[in-house]
Amino acid sequence: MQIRKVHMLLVILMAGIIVYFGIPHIIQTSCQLAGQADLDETFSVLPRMSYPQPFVDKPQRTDVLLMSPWLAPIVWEGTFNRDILNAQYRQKNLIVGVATFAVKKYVRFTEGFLSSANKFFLSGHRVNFYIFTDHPEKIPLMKLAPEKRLFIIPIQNYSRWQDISMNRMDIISSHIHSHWRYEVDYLYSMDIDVQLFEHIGVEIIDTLVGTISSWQYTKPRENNSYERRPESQATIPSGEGDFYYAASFYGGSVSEVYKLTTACFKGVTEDRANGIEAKWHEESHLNKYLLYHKPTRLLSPEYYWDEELIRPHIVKVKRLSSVRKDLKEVRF
Ligand code: UD2
Repeated sequence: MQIRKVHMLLVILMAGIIVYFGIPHIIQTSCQLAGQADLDETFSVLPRMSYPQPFVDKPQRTDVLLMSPWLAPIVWEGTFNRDILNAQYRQKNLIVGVATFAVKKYVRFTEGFLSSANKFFLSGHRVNFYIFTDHPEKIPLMKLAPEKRLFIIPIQNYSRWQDISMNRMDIISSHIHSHWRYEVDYLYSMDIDVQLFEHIGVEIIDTLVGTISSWQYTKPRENNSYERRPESQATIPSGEGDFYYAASFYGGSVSEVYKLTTACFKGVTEDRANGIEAKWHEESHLNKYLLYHKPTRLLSPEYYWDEELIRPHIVKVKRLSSVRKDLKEVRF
């Protein structure tokens, strides 16, 4: 009788252990398998495998510093975060347009720009490059990645380099109205005299995106090169200003870039009518616009580094940087 009681107790104890540890494990495993099967099924109907995988050429530094003036600084860390962003972005099947200008002698920068952007700009994602030029015959015919396309658009030139630079706002605004609103989802404007050295990925995709100038990211706002003359439409009153933004790289959704370029060119036109030209041309108007229409994403000077500058320790990577040029030679 005593032995039977002990046996019963042992059996109850064993049953308890099995119920406590075993069943949840069995349930969890079967749930995981079911979930995996669902995922496999979902992915099998997506054209996922037809895209080249980005970032395959070498391991990349994975933390990208994106500063937001309106929130705390954001640091994206780890490949997992990047992989999620890439996968989610790819599923939307979006097209990004890049507008750049190669007018007069600046056509010489096209090859370096295109070959490096083909490799490093939104690698593995759909990008249309649009090059506006007065020398279509001089644009090198290059083999691009299958998801990248090149459009060469003839334009007239202007005798003053300042007018070439400023009229970009008008040309971009007009082209959004006539073409890009039907062709692309996001649009970025880039100088042509730049090269990319590291990947620029989907972290730049947002509604309104500005890049902090590598010349002026440490200066107090009073020392930034804003247009201060009240006669100019680009004027920023003393005591105001967030950052100094580079006109070499900005962008966002097509509708936001349309608003930006239209407003900036309106400012340029009014200045012309009043016989004044803003200190840094359309860059001054861009700075005025972004002061009153805050960017939703802010790129650090990694995204436009000026080669004339010595790179300090805190700027660990130059993703995109200017090509050294003899201004007197290329502009005149
Ligand atoms: C700054 C800005 C630039 C523009 C300019 C206006 C940065 C890093 N760059 O650069 O975006 O606002 O100031 O003063 O903030 N271009 C031609 N042919 C020409 C001249 C210009 O195609 O003869 C185009 C070309 O795409 C070039 C761009 O205009 O990249 C800007 O000209 P820039 O690079 O000479 O201007 P820069 O270096 O003074």
